[in-house]
Amino acid sequence: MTWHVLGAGSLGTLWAARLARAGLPVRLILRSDERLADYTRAGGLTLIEQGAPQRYAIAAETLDNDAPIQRLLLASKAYDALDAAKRLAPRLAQDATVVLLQNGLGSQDAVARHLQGRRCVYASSTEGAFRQADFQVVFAGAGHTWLGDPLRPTAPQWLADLQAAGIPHQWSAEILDKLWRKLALNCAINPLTVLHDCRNGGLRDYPGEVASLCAELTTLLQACGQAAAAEHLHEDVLRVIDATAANYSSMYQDVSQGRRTEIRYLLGYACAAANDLGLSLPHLSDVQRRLLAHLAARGLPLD
Ligand code: NAD
Ligand code: KPL
Repeated sequence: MTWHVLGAGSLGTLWAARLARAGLPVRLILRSDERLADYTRAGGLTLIEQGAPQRYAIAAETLDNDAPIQRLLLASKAYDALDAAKRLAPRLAQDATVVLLQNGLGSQDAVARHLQGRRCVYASSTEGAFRQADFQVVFAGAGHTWLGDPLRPTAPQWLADLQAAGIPHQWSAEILDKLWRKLALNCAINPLTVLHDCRNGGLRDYPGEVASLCAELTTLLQACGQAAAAEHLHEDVLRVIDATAANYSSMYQDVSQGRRTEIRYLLGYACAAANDLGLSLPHLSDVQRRLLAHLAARGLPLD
């Protein structure tokens, strides 16, 4: 069965190239005829692993194609996912599966609501990749991807494709735990790196702020029924700060390169959830206020 992959960005390319390399049928979905022409000129997707580039001449089409889709990997940023799903909904078979590869929370539920009936599998990934040029992606960090379906716990048969493609993965009946945990880690680290203009390791200079955020995030996770995701959060945040000390967080990179952030699906989602529950989390709210002011001062979107 063909894997349609929307988004020839970092993770979409990383998945498409590995699936194609395993001999599986893959088709990329690009935004426009212009992007398709650029892609054709590039001669395919290039994946650079350990400095070695390899080009994959994967078939591509635009959003306007009308052939039915049975399996879709939606690998856009969280703020683009719902629009993309709306565009592709008429092409999705009634029993289609859509894998949602977005960071944070909120976008997956919005897509699943819109695509009612189709199976929506949520994914949370710690793999790292970045675009070096158009249609050229560097595989920057080994990691793992958890997949799960909050409505149907049974693992799908197509996980065998990921196995064949060498994509490290695990089916998780508790995918929301994984997504909440990653969201909490991102909320404790990413905004502070932007506000203090530092690498992740620079947060060792602000132990009090990190500890206060972790305490509030732990309260929030517990109140949201995510007790497992709350366990030892502070220790894990300190471990990630050490393990990624030399890196700039994804939000730091977005802001420094003048790109829209996924704030609405990370800190914004956490603050909205706290608000809905009537929880007062002053440190988290204060970081959100400062971050929004920081984005506004740079003319970046606030959502
Ligand atoms: P990206 O910006 O590199 O790629 C997204 C691609 O989707 C872009 O090429 C964009 O043009 C395309 N797109 C968006 N809407 C489209 C549409 N309607 N039609 C066609 N194309 C469309 O993003 P990414 O880094 O691959 O990240 C995807 C998600 O994965 C994000 O939520 C991100 O936070 C998460 N994530 C990324 C990494 C990483 O290392 N890059 C790691 C973990 C998680
Ligand atoms: O996922 C991350 C990111 O930068 O988005 C880490 C490294 C965990 C920091 O929150």
